[in-house]
Amino acid sequence: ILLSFKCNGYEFPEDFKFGVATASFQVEGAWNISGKGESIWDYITHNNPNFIHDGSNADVACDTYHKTAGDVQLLKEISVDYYRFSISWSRIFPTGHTYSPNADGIRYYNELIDELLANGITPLVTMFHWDLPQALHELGGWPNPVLAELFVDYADKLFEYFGDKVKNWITFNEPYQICDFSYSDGILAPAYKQKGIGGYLCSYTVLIAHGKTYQLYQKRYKETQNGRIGITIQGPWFEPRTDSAEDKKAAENMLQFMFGIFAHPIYIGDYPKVVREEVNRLSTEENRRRSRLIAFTPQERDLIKDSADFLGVNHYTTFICTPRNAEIQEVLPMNTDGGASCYQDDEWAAAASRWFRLVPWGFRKVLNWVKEEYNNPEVIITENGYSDLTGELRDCDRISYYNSYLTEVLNAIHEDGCNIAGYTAWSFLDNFEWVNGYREKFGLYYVDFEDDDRPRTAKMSAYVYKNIISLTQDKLTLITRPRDSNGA
Ligand code: PNW
Repeated sequence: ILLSFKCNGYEFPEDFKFGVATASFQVEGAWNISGKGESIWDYITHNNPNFIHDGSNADVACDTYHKTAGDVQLLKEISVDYYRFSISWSRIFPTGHTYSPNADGIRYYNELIDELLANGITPLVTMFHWDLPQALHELGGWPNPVLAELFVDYADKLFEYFGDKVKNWITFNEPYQICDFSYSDGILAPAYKQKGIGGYLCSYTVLIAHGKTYQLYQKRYKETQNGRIGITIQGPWFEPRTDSAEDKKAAENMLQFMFGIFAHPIYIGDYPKVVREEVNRLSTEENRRRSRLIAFTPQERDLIKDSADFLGVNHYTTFICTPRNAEIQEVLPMNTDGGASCYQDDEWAAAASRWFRLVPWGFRKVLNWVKEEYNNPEVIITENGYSDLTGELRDCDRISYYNSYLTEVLNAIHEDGCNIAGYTAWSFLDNFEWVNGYREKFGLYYVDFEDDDRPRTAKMSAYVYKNIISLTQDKLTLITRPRDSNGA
């Protein structure tokens, strides 16, 4: 199996790091234990179970809350350098406000962090991976700019509680999904559909929150804690349908409306020109008194500019774009202000998720696009992985996904000079895949959700990943079977 890792004769650089990722709501369970508050995902799964395709919820999920020591042993077993996990805001601050911390939440994350460090695994911590405290949603959620202040209060406390041990922080996981999917298209909680409005209000708040958090860290913590702060953006590749100028523009606009809208303010200093011009123009055409896009003041631009020590990029798949065309059936709702319609080629092999086809060359292209747009910033690939429906242990399709996508990472590093420092497999465990419930499985470890104990079993991909990592760590001596959660 390992030999099928083509790698083009290239090796990962010596200081290249490998990890696996999860997110609090998708794995923790213990949804109301020891004072944890309700999040918007607790709320929607309990009150609107039809929103989830299999009607399930994440009350127990993988129960990682109760399995810290065993799970860290599994991480150790596959030799990862780091573990990317997220903190549940409402586990630490049940109402979202920081004046009343929940001691058990702080204890839980301290124990996880300590256990990782004791086993030589670096924590990479996401502050927000979608599970907003319900009480803050009741104030309007991310479209309300006051959320930026409340997020900075929260981040400040995370630095205070954990910053002596955590040196790698990600403020937000996928602002486009937090904003457009949740407040414009309604396909993630809280499932609001205010197309062209909710998403931009939220994007503004999230960028201010990110910028202020970065500046706060520089001012108050950098000197003593000496950590690094980044943000993670979802970066599908958008390929023009043909070489025509119109198709190229459609594809480029999608990149700007989904990726540039967040990365451009951080690396260049404002929303991309095409985003400003198009949304302003359309807003005038629609007889609005003001643009749907919330402009930054010069002070806000300064606040956000240069506010990332690294750029997290999540990548799964590729879309083909052409100028807007009502006949094209979209696989995912997308921002329409860029005037593009996107679809996928039926010929491409499909994973389990509706939006997910295998296009390894698209990975290399988006990594190169990031390099050109933002002057080759340091990139950490914070998610990449494959979904199936079976959870089969002999997961050959997942293995070939990792092989082919990792080969493109090597090409991007060695042939194109992309500044890529790390790679994170999504996901460590099969878990609660948002609206798809437990149907779609991304794990390197199988989790038996029928068993109260949620036992984990290594899939074949876990061994392969372990060995790819070992190649770089120069420890390729054993191809051993990782242990399951019973130590077998
Ligand atoms: C990510 N797309 O979402 C999330 O960060 C994870 O929590 C999730 O489990 C994982 O991917 C798998 O779905 C995505 O536009 C959002 O191609 C958007 C896309 C892909 C994944």
